[in-house]
Amino acid sequence: MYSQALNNAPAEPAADDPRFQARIDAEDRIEPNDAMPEAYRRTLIRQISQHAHSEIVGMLPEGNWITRAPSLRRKAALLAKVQDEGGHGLYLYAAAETLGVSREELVDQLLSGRAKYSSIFNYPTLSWADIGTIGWLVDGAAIMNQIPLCRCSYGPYARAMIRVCKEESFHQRQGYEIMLTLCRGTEEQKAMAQDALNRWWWPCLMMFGPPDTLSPHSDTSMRWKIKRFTNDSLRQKFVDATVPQGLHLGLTFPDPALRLDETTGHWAFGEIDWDEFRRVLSGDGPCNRERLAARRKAHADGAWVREAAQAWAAKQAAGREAA
Ligand code: BYC
Repeated sequence: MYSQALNNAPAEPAADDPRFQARIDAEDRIEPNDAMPEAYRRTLIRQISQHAHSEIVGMLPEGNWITRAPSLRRKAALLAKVQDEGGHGLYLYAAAETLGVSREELVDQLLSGRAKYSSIFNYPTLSWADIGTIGWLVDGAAIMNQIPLCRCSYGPYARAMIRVCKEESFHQRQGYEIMLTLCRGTEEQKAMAQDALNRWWWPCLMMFGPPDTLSPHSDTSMRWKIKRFTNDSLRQKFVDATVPQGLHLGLTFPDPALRLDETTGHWAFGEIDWDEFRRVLSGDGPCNRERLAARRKAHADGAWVREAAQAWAAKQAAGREAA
């Protein structure tokens, strides 16, 4: 039965197959059982799994503040946000699995240090203002990057992103509201907000990936409508949207070159430290080791939960067979 199913499987098109490209160009959604070039499948597994890992690792810097949130209301909101991120990881691992890779394999890639996750989560959260800044800037950058992914050519990823983006929008607002409260508070609170912005601004700009001229995947991903905008264009959109928000808070940005270009209407900004970006990606950021150690420990501590769930599923299946 299985070999027959395989024989009937649609032949895999070549990476430059004009019929596959025509479907993409016609904005046709590619679904799990459709024929697709192997390179398209691999690109999606790479991007979706890196995205899933980012959500799961992204729970750690904020999870660090749940017990120290300054009020019950802040604690409840932060708990819900971190829980949402775990959910995003789940939708994304499930979307990756539709491409023929198992969750175990992907988790193993993360825990063994072979998989990438967003550079931003290798920075420490030193004060409560960092939680506001993560919501405002990190989730703000995520929304900028992820709204176009709702129109990604691969159906399961695009559909997962719709829900993710709705939740990210709530996250961004709760972060900005924390910043507003701090900036309207005491001098000390405002200084805390300024310090957090100073530390997070440049790493947030790095979230969008290397400059277009050094991005090996952008051209192909744009042709296949996985990505709709280049890294640099999304980075610019983010800066344009965010600088006025920071000025409204009465904060300054740690970039002496930042200025509004009256002719283009865009905010020009200074040179990003791409050496730092490369260092963080190579595993040498401030918290890389800590993050992976925390994920490994969580995975080991959760082994009994996975075993119990499997035993329960086996029992249920045996019960169904006996009935
Ligand atoms: N950090 O050719 P490029 C979140 C890698 S989650 C680490 O431009 P591509 C959130 C890139 O993977 C945020 N690695 O690649 C969660 C590639 O490596 P490989 C994550 C990066 O794929 C919780 C290489 O550099 N969001 O928002 O066309 C709380 C060359 O780059 C980074 C997503 O994952 C980076 N910053 O474009 C709050 C969104 N940048 O595979 C928030 C989906 C680049 O060749 N992903 N690299 O070894 C994307 O949109 C794209 O994958 C990227 C990169 C824009 C990130």
